[in-house]
This record gives sequence, C-alpha cells and structure tokens, in this order.
Amino acid sequence: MTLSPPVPPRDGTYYRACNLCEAICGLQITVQGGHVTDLRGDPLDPLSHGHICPKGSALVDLHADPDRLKTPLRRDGDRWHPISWDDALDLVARRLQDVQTAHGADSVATFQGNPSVHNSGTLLTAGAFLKALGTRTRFSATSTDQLPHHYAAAEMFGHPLLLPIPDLDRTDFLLMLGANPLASNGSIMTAPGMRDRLRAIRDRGGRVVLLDPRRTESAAHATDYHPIRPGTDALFLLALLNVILSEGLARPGRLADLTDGLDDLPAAAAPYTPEATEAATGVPAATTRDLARAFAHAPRAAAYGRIGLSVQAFGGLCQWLLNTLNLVTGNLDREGGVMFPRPAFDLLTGARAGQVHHGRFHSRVRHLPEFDGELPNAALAEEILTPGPGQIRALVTVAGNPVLSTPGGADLDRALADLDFMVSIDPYLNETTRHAHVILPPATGLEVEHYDVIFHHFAVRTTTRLNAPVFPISADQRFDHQIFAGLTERLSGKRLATPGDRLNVGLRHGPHQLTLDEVRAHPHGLDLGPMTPVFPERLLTADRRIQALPGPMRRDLTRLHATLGAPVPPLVLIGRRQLRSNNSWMHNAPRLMRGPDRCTLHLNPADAPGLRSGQLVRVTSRVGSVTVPVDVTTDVMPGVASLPHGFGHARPGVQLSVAQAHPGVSLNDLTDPLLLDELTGNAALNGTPIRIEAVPEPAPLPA
Ligand SMILES: Nc1nc2c(c(=O)[nH]1)N[C@H]1C(S)=C(S)[C@@H](COP(=O)(O)OP(=O)(O)OC[C@H]3O[C@@H](n4cnc5c(=O)[nH]c(N)nc54)[C@H](O)[C@@H]3O)O[C@H]1N2
Ligand SMILES: Nc1nc2c(c(=O)[nH]1)N[C@H]1C(S)=C(S)[C@@H](COP(=O)(O)OP(=O)(O)OC[C@H]3O[C@@H](n4cnc5c(=O)[nH]c(N)nc54)[C@H](O)[C@@H]3O)O[C@H]1N2
Ligand code: SF4
Ligand SMILES: [Mo]
Repeated sequence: MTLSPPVPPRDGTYYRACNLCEAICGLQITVQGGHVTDLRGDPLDPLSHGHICPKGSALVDLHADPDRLKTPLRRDGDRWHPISWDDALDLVARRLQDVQTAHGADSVATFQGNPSVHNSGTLLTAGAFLKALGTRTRFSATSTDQLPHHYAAAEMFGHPLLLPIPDLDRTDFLLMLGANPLASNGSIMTAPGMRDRLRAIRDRGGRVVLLDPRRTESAAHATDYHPIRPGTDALFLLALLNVILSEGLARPGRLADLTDGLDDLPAAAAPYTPEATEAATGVPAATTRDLARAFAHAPRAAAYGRIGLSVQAFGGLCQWLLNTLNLVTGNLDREGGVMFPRPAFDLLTGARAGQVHHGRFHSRVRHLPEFDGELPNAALAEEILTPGPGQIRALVTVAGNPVLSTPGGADLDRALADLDFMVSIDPYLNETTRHAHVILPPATGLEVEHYDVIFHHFAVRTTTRLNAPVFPISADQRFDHQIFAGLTERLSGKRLATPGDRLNVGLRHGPHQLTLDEVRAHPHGLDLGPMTPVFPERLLTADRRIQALPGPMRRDLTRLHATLGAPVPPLVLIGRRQLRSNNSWMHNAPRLMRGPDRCTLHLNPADAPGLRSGQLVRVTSRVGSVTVPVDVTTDVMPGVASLPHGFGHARPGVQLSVAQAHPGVSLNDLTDPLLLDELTGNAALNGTPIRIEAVPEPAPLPA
C-alpha cells in the first residue's frame, strides 16, 4: 500500500492552544513554504498571555515524526501489515463482537488514557463507542491520577466535576501539597505561566507554602518549603484542622447554613494534634501550628494538593481534608479561596442532583469498587490473567500506554500477550500497542481541530477558544472521532453527531450562551471573566447540602489512625515529573530529548553511603527490579527516592527511534498494584517500599 503525499498547509499565521497539558497555552504558529517557521506563545490569549513551555514547540516534532503511524496496521506474529480503514474497522468490530458473543459483554475491556481528555474529537465520541460495546469492564487513567478529587467532590458537593480550583490570581495564601506546577504547568488548576502567578502572590505580600518530600522546581518559587514524608499528608491536614477547630479559628461564613457535619469535625480531628502527628509526617509540631494559624488568619487563602496527594494510600482523605480546610476557614466558593468555574461548554449543564454513585459493582478478582462506571486500573492485569467466568479476553486501548503508566506494568505487559484480541486507537507503536492485533492511528496534534472541553472546568479564569488545525490531513488519515463513528456504526448501527455539532449545542445551552461560530470568530480566545460564587445553585447532592464529613471518609479515618506509630519502611519511592517530558509519549521528540539522560534515581546522601552520582544501582520492590543511574542530592528528603515515570522504552518491538536511544527504565515496573487508596481505588503509585544495591562496576580491562 502506498501513502498519498502529505498535504502542505497554506502559508500564514495560525492560532491554536497547545493540547499537551492542562495549561492550554495559546500558540501563534507561522507557516511559510509549507513548514512551520515560527511557533511562540500567543500574546493575545486572554488566559496564557504568551506563555509557552518547551513541550509546546515539540508539537512540530510530533507532526514531523517519521515514526508516527498514519494508516491502520494489522499484526501477524511479530510483523505488521498496513490495511485499509474499511477493512480495519470491519475486522475490529467483528472480532470484538465475536469475543462478546463467546464470553459475554464484559469480556471486552477498555482503557482510556490521558490524551483522550486533551482531544475534543476523542472525548466527545469515545463515550458513544463504549456505550455501543456495552461492557462494564472499563478502565482509564483516572484511577492512577485524580480519582480522589472526583470522589471527594461527589461525596461533598454531589458531582465528580464540582472540583474546587484555587483562585490563584486573587489569593493571599496558597497552601500547596504534592504538586509541582513549575514542572507540570499546573493540574486541576489551569493557570499557564505559574512562575508569574506565584510571583504575583508574593508581590502582593502573600505566602506560597509548599509541602513535598522533594525540594522541587516549585519550592524555589514558594515563600516556605517543608519536607513531608510520603503518604502522611492526611495526618498533617488533620493536624491543621485540629488547631483551627480547637483554637476557635473556624469561620465557615455564608456556607455554614448550607453544610451538614461541621459539628462532627472537632471530634474527628481530635486525635491528630500537631504533636501526635509530627513523628509520622516529619513536620515539626510548631511549624504545623504556625501554618494552621496563618492559613486561618489570611484574608483569602486556598489549600490545594495534586498528584502527590491523590496518587497515594490516603488520596480520598487528603482531597476531602483540603476541601474541608477551605470550607471551615470560609475560603470555599469565595474570591481568593477555591472556586468552581462555569465554562462556556459546561459538562454540568442539565446535571441532576443526587445522581452520582460508586461501588455499584466490583472487580471480579479483588472485589475493588467501581467509580462512575470505571474500575481501578490496578486491577487490569489480574482481570486478564485470572481464569474463570468474566475473565477479560479482549482489550481496546484509546490514547493510553498502561504498560508504562499503571502499577505493576511488567505484569500487564505479560497479560496483554495473552489476550484473544486487542485493538489500540493510537498514533504510535509503543510498549502497549505492540501487543495489539490492530492499531488504528488517528491524526493528532497540529492536524486536529480542538476545543478544551475539560480544562476550562479547571481554569482560574474563564475563557474559551476553538483551536484551528494547522496541517490538513491526507486522504489516508482519519481523526479519532471518525474512527469512533466508524466503529459505533458497525457495532450498533448508530450514527454519531460530529464533535462540531455537539460543541455548538453545548455552547448554546451553556452558561454563556455562545455559538461555535462566535467562538471561532475570536481566534485568540474570548475572555469570560473571573470565577464567581456558585453555591447553593450548583450544589448537586441529593439534599442540596454540603457534606463536611461524608460517611465513607469518617469510616476511612480508622485506616489512617492505624498508621500513627506504625513502623515506616526505610526507603520509599516517589515519582518526578519533568518539564521536558509528557507522561510516556513525548520521548520521541528530538528537541525534548537533548542533553544528558534524565531517567535517574534521586537519593539523599543519607541513603546513599558509598554511592556517587552516575553510578548504577539496582532498585527492587515487591514486584520487580530495575537498574538505573543514581543522582545523589539533598533535594529529596532522607528515606525517599525519586524516579520519573513514563520511561522504559527498551522493550522489543516498539517503533520509537528517538525514545529508544534514551530508553530509561519504567517506574511502574516497581510500583505495586496491591498498594491502593482503599477508599477510592486509586493506585498508590507514590510511597512504594524499595531497597537498593550498588551494581558492581565492571573491572577495568587489563592493559
Ligand atoms: N508511577 C507513576 N505512574 C503514573 C503517574 C505518576 O505520576 N507516577 N502519572 C499518572 C498520570 S497522572 C497519568 S494521566 C497517566 C498517563 O498515562 P496514560 O494515560 O497511559 O497516557 P500516556 O502515557 O501519556 O500515553 C498516551 C498515549 O496516547 C497516545 N496519543 C497521543 N495523542 C493521541 C491522540 O490524539 N489520539 C489518540 N487516540 N491517542 C493519542 C500516545 O501515542 C500514547 O500511546 O500516567 C499515570 N502513571
Ligand atoms: N512536563 C510535564 N507536565 C505534565 C505532565 C508530564 O508528564 N510532564 N503530566 C501531566 C499530568 S497527566 C498530570 S496529572 C499533572 C500532574 O501535576 P502535578 O501534580 O503538579 O505533578 P507532579 O510534578 O507529579 O507533582 C507531584 C508532586 O508530589 C510530590 N509527592 C509525591 N508523593 C507525595 C506525598 O506523599 N506527599 C506530598 N505532599 N507530595 C508528594 C512529588 O515529589 C511531586 O513534586 O502534570 C501534567 N503536566
Ligand atoms: S505549558 Fe507547555 S505543554 Fe502545557 S499547554 Fe503550555 S506549551 Fe503546551
Ligand atoms: Mo494525569
């Protein structure tokens, strides 16, 4: 099969937001002679004001990447053959139906990865395809990421998407735990240009307080940094609450009349004095007391915690406690505290109160609870490998690389080889998709028209924009939404509305009543203003009241209490996001991979006797071992080691020539699928007990 030649873009200037991370920076892209000759931040974007990071420029590498797939591939043994789109879609629909006929609807599992939410075509059509498949065995990146945020939001406010966002540009006190926005560019806090926004807090006399086991890039921009032992944040947050409640500093204000459970909080927090928790957290009691008082007295304060607080054993308690801290100090749903955006395309339009459920069904092997129709992905490998009725026999992956991104990835790697059928909707032949029988590669990046359906819900200021494609696609390419439409039609006969039609309807019925044409007419985006208070109108609990101490959280406190005074493993492993990396899939962009290899183990000198930087160490956890160079640094606290995730490209059969030259090792070959936040089912990827040993250096060759 020969490919039709690439279609060059028209010369001119294009405006679109970068869709690689949650910061959704506006870009200004100049094309001359069919090539991108300049790419920079769009100074007229009302949210990003010209901010851009090195990944934004790498969109050009992604577009030009010779390893990127453009036509469907079918695997025969370990050889791949191109096939036509019609043949591929027919084959996939038939094989999925065959497996479901033989073994039941739930024997086909699905995994949706992170870029699904960064591509409106995928986001607005994948759901219909999943519905047509009719399987309950659904997994996504959510349960290695932000599930505890959704769980706490659902329990307290009635909807998983009622996520409180720091009102960063108006706050006087940002208490931040387990987030590194200077590397990640912010998450569940869309705020491009974090460096300037944090500086502005300091410039107006405010404080930025950071607690993290590692002195991160963000620590350099904080007024206060305190190391904290991994997985102990819930104890620390309870100690803050304890001080605030016992010293009479609570001021819930306007929301007090709307809230149940406030009176039960003092008893719940009583055991967790700063003195009782300091040995576990490593935060001195006096520091905790000072921070509690300062937070309570700050005119406007926001408590915020991200991956470090959700991807750990007490993620659900942490996210509840952050919300509660904001609530009791009067900082919930008020300017300068944490607020709830009302974006132009609003997924909560028409949401009814009391509609969110969890735990309606459970995974087969370990009986882990479903949340919002998805099972914890820590259960994926065992559900494939454990025989018996209900065993997973086929898998659909969409924009995900779970071999590198989920706990116990090496087990999953083995499991995928056992499937009767696997299809991956993905532009790369990588560590996961190499197991597929068919790969359906969508057009991506600068080729896709895109609207940020999700991230305006997390933005510190409400704006909106439609992102025009730069490169036309060739006749041999398809968009994600076309792939899902083709599969849905084959499975159910149903024809899908286009993403554009869906967007137009959503915008018209949304809080700002726009049309897609109006949005399109503003290529730099439209500014719709700061966040405004939304309660009580937007409360979606069944009784339309806020729950300050939901039952599941109250019960989970018993599990937390047992950790006070419990023995602590001598060395635990946490992750490390890097500015020039994007989970597992941008390591094939040459401009992001320049310089020394970055997949190294950070280790405090106290844990590295006799080791020097650059030396190889073998790192072993309950589930596996990897060998990696060590970086001895006081940036990580004693007892904690740090390794970036998303590497591990040395597996055979992948087609990622740049990444393969800097393969690194996979952090998730060490993380343990048995370590979970038992409340929410989120994987506890941080806090894995490990041991290390030096790898003997090869003896020098005799002269
Ligand atoms: N140990 C540890 N593990 C982690 C984390 C951690 O901090 N530590 N972080 C976790 C988090 S927060 C997340 S979100 C996950 C991410 O993990 P995943 O959700 O698995 O996502 P990625 O690893 O980014 O892989 C993305 C895949 O999508 C494909 N892709 C890119 N663009 C498109 C597109 O437009 N359409 C389609 N169909 N496919 C596309 C890429 O080729 C790649 O295969 O990792 C989690 N894993
Ligand atoms: N450059 C880049 N940007 C990204 C990504 C990327 O891979 N690269 N990924 C994107 C994605 S999918 C996401 S979800 C976001 C994540 O956004 P962030 O959450 O801001 O990302 P991290 O840098 O992982 O920050 C988590 C911090 O938690 C700390 N930590 C680990 N364990 C604990 C703990 O137990 N307690 C406390 N207090 N801290 C702990 C870590 O040291 C780390 O500094 O980033 C997004 N942006
Ligand atoms: S911060 Fe970087 S990766 Fe994120 S949207 Fe902006 S340019 Fe893209
Ligand atoms: Mo994520």
